[in-house]
Amino acid sequence: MKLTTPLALTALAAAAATFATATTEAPAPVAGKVHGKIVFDGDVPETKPLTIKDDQAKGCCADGEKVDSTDRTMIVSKDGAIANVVVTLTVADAKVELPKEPIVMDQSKCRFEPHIAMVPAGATIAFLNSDSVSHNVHTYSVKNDPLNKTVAAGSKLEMKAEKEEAIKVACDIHPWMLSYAYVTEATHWGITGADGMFTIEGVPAGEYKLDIWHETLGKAKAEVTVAADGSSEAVEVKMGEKKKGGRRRR
Ligand SMILES: [Cu+2]
Repeated sequence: MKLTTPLALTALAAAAATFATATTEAPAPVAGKVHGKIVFDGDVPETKPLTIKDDQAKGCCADGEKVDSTDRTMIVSKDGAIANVVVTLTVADAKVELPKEPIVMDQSKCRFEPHIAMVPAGATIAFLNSDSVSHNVHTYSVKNDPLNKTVAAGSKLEMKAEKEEAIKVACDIHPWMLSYAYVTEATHWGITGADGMFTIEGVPAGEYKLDIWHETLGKAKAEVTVAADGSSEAVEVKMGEKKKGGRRRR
């Protein structure tokens, strides 16, 4: 039987239509993206290098090498882009899978790496010491159990981070060493780079509140809508050292 009869053509067209309808009704979920920039409000502050005395830095690095003295608590570019700003959001019903391996915060060349570690609540942090000198891990936590212990060269300390909190982590042996474990119950997050930009991937369509945090500048909020096609308008948020009226942001 040839397929040129009107009946056969109708049947083919109907089959094609059914197929088209089926694919339209069940589209693959679009993993959207939230993105933006955090900029400094006001005159860009001058950032000074950290004070690192030679006798305190003994053994931190190989001979002839110096400890990186960049102060990461306030990195603002000439055009106002702020680095190391944490942006979090929560997708309702989204589950965060805790990492199987601990989240590493290394002490390397007398610096914490990374400067800010993102830690889903309930995950374990491993504080390593990759140096040949002793370090100490001193957490300034309020909600989580505090830790203040020496970490010998090449060893590690582990800590379970249960509660949502930005934990300041310092080393008492090297006073310039400072970092944060950002323990969060949010489902999605990003951190700004040196260009002040952040990207949060895998966000489904919907309206979201953004929680923004910087260790020195405090907190800010923003809202964003992810469209059905996964796109969203760039968020721009200004953060300053002082609110109008002279109050410091917390
Ligand atoms: Cu140290």
